[in-house]
Amino acid sequence: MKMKHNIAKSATAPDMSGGSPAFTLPPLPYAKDALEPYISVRTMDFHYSKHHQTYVDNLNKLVAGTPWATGCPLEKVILESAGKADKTAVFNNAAQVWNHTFFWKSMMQGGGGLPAGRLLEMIEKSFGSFDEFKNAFLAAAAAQFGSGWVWLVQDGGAVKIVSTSNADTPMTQGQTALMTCDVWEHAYYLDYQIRRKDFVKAFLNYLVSWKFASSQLK
Ligand code: MN3
Repeated sequence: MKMKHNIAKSATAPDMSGGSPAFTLPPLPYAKDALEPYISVRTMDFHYSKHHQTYVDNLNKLVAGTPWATGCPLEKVILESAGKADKTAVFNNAAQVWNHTFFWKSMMQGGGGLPAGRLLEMIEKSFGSFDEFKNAFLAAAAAQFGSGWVWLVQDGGAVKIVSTSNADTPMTQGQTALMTCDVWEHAYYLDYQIRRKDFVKAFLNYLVSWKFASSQLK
């Protein structure tokens, strides 16, 4: 007797191999060696091409067949999945896609130095001085237990430093992110091993794009 080969069709997950994925990895705003020697090409190869890409790929698998797969802005996916116990994986991957894209924009070749005009005034008003802001940012990065992010955010008329764990992102608290530093170990381990503080010092002194941070002010 001949066996019939029936190929079961999935009820929920359409085959996406023929179509274009809902979300794609945004291009890096600079070459992979642009942030050397503070962030190596090797780190960028892993961090951007592997970690960031994997969050994009996972998100596409998770949203396949849902309304989130058809032209939905990433921010909407993040806000709609935040705090929902059955949507944790969607939130984690969507937020990590957004956080990393924002992190790359938060840096530039020849960054660091002082912010300009209004942002500098807001930092001085909120922290007392720019140096006090830097110390507070470094302290927040050192104090973050495990994986997470340190952010400068605008909250109403003030700016503040916020730490988030894992994939958490300030937009779920109604705060406007101005810039961020990734303090997951994969962000710095190849270049700095356990010296997270040295990585964050390099970020503040040589990499942070105050131009980008200012452009995010409301
Ligand atoms: Mn990362």
